[in-house]
Amino acid sequence: MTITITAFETSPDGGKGLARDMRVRWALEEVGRPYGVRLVSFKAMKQPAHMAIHPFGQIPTYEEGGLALFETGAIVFHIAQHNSGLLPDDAYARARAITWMFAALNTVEPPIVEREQAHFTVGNMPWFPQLLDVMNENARTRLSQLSDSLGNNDWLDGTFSAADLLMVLVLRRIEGEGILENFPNLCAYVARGEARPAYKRAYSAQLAVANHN
Ligand code: GTB
Repeated sequence: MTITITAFETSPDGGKGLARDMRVRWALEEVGRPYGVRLVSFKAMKQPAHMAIHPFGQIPTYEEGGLALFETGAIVFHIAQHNSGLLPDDAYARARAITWMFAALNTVEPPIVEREQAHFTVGNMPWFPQLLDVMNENARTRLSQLSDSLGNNDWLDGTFSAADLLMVLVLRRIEGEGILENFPNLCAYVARGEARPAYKRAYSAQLAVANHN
């Protein structure tokens, strides 16, 4: 069955792997499933045709036969459930990997993205520097806990899984801000993810869209 995803026609980051279609692209590359991409503009995202498959008018979406999905966590989980290579077979190990998928999206990503968003939403408020101090501390605390948990391991729980895929991309979102850089094991973890051939193919595919525009 043909898989089609949606992605930004023009990504604000110039295709540097930060927009969330990267999660879906990387997952599909890891399991060796070919896919097509429908590029959508910011305007088209809010039109009925797209809203019919994404109730919040965002990218990415995932279509396969009669199935249409949104939410990258659910999409990556779907890919991992129906293809081998992204979740362990052992039931307990699988449950732990799924736990880490949720942790990436529900526990580690929020302080990172909220901090980033605050620059756009309230960055010109006089109290923003104080807020940023708090948000930096929240992000630092979370990364410190993650760093302790990862320790010297290559991946979050045994072999590479969908959880690592999500976590690496969540961490990439705060690269270069002087926070992630305090945790050498997390930087090495991100670099390990980026070194995977599937990551490189996904990254190149997203960048190719930006270069084409
Ligand atoms: N929870 C949803 C999911 O995981 O699928 C969130 C999806 C989402 O945030 N989509 C964004 C979107 O469609 C693109 S990825 N935004 C348009 C809109 O809401 O109108 C977020 C994103 C965008 C750009 C960068 N960047 O340029 O660095 C990084 C991340």
